Amino acid sequence: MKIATRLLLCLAALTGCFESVHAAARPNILFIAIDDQNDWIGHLGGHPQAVTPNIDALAKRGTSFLNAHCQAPLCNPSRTSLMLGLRPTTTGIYGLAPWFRTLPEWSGRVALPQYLKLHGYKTLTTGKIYHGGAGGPKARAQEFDVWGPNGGIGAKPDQKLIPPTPGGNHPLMDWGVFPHRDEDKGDWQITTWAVEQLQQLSANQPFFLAVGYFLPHVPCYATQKWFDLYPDDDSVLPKVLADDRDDTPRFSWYLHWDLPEPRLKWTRENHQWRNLVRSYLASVSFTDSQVGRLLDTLETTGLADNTIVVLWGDHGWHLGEKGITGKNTLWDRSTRVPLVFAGPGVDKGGRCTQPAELLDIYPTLIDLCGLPPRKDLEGHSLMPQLKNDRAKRPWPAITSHNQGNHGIRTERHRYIRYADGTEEFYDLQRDPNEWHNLAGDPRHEKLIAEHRQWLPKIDLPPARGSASRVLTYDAATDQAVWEGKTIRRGDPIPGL
Ligand SMILES: [Ca+2]
Ligand SMILES: [Ca+2]
Repeated sequence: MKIATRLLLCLAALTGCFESVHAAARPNILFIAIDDQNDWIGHLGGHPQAVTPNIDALAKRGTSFLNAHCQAPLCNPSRTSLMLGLRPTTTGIYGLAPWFRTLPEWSGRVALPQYLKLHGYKTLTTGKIYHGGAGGPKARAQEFDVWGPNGGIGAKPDQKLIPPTPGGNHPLMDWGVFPHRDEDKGDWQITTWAVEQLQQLSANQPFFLAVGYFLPHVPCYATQKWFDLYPDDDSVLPKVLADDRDDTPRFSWYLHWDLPEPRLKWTRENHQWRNLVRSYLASVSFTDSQVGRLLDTLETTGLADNTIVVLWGDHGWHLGEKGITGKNTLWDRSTRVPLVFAGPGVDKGGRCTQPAELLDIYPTLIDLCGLPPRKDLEGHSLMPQLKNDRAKRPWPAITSHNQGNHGIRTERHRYIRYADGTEEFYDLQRDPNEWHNLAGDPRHEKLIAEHRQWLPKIDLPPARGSASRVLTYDAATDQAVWEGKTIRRGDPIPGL
């Protein structure tokens, strides 16, 4: 072997050695996702009765973003955006399909766990982090080193608990008290697996452990003890305004035109509104208890001091507000999510009201772990707010649902623009429920114009292979197409 080659090999070995010394000193990351978790979390105040002592305790020992929003109000596009560090309008991924690796432009994109792995992290996952199977058992090995159980619903009744729901009686549209063991739920099982990993992980290599909870995604089954946390009367119902949709554009309906999620009208007629609300709340509290099992393990294993915890929800959920249940909207109930950071480098007790995006998680973790920054991420590090919760941010939080439909959330206001040019504008300080659309009010013209400037400059049509919850609009013919079916201006709104 030539001397030069030997030297190079020695250098490579040394660099590798330095890298692992560096890596060993880096903080671990516990990454907790909660599916369809809106702002019904104790300290977020989205629902005054929500019981979430564990998430609230995490917020106390870290910094919570009170004005954090998803980039898409749906699983696949929200998670794709967060994990790639790109807006849905940049990838064209708006629907439940495609899996982004099927697109040549993103097949080689270094996602968050891969970037951490490149810098010495062991990456593990369980439950729902990516939507779908991440390309199947063989392909998914490139996303994470270790795959735990998938989780999901777990124990479920033989038959649906509620009457047949409109639009085909979808099996996921179900909820209620169902006697079973908590240990038989998918979310319990993924927690058990994650707890075992935490107990076994070596101190010589930092880890990125991603735990993705399924609940409070429907079907919301829980045992009586979780329901008992909430009164069985109408005090649990969220506030709704009877004619709330009278001042929202017709196009707002196109974003959730025809869905398995029933409208408020159906839940009322079938005496299911209170049952749904209590089932969702019971599921939120159950999931919180599982988060508690993870956080307790961090303490008992001594990992807490060197582990960054980040907890987030992929998007919100309506439970009657604006006449609907479900997601697929650009209002706070569908876009506002919990986002909490705790651990080394994070201020204790921070409460930040500046707008934040799930897109900010990727660059923030890079900052917190001292990794080389990336210039190709569309979010912005939240590091200044993790040090000082009053630090200003110049950017709003932007949510998009299909090409041309965007919500711009600043500290006080929300602006919405739909693909046909119709608009909404709300003053959340005076109108926290977004009941009174001020878009036509000349007194707000200047503010609205300022918000308009933030509409995404890149706004791609749906990517190849897009399906499920995909809406397109042709301005020339004023024609909207929802999941392949044309919507005409005169068509009655389904389910009303
Ligand atoms: Ca979701
Ligand atoms: Ca209204």
